[in-house]
Amino acid sequence: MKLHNGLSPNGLRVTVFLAEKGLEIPVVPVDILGGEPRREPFLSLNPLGEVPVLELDDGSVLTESVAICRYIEGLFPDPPLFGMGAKGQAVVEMWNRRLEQRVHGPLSDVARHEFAFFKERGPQFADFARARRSDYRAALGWLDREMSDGRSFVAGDAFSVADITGMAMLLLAHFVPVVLPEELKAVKRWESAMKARPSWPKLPQ
Ligand SMILES: N[C@@H](CCC(=O)N[C@@H](CS)C(=O)NCC(=O)O)C(=O)O
Repeated sequence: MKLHNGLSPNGLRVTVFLAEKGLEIPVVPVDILGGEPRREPFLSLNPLGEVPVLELDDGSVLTESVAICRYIEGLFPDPPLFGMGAKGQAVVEMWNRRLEQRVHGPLSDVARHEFAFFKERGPQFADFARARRSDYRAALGWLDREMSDGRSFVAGDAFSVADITGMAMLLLAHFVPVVLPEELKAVKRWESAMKARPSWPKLPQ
């Protein structure tokens, strides 16, 4: 199999997932800023025009970062990144969705409605971007209160795909850019720990 990917929040989810599993697979670099995903031949691979795309040996493709991660988890279960047992898996799923929908989602909307890069993706609304900035700040406050119980990772005591979704949010925050407020002690502690992991990508200066 090979991974079509470029440095981006959702691309990072698969890159980090593979690194945390200790796996290396061939990567076909995709020039996102150069618009490569929006034209052929990439569109034939994923008509949505987005990375990451996992191309399997039989020629079929998987898109959607979490679906790709689940496939890798199925093939290489150790270390488990989607939780263990019925409850453990449900807790990781719960936090992964919360991070994706409540924290990453608002910031992603800010980018979609503010970045010139997304103009051709559809109309942009400055008021909506402002509202989503406020949703993002509120979500970070909520996350900080939740994580103030002393846990090391988003879903509890073990690193999981929910932390990886959080890392995608941290990369997006780097691009927007927004800085996580110092007073969010638990979230800041978690941010430092995530950026210290060997799987955190080297970012162009
Ligand atoms: N739901 C998809 C979203 C993928 C996505 O939004 N990819 C972005 C990078 S974060 C992309 O490739 N954008 C290219 C473009 O808009 O031209 C996933 O999780 O895989």
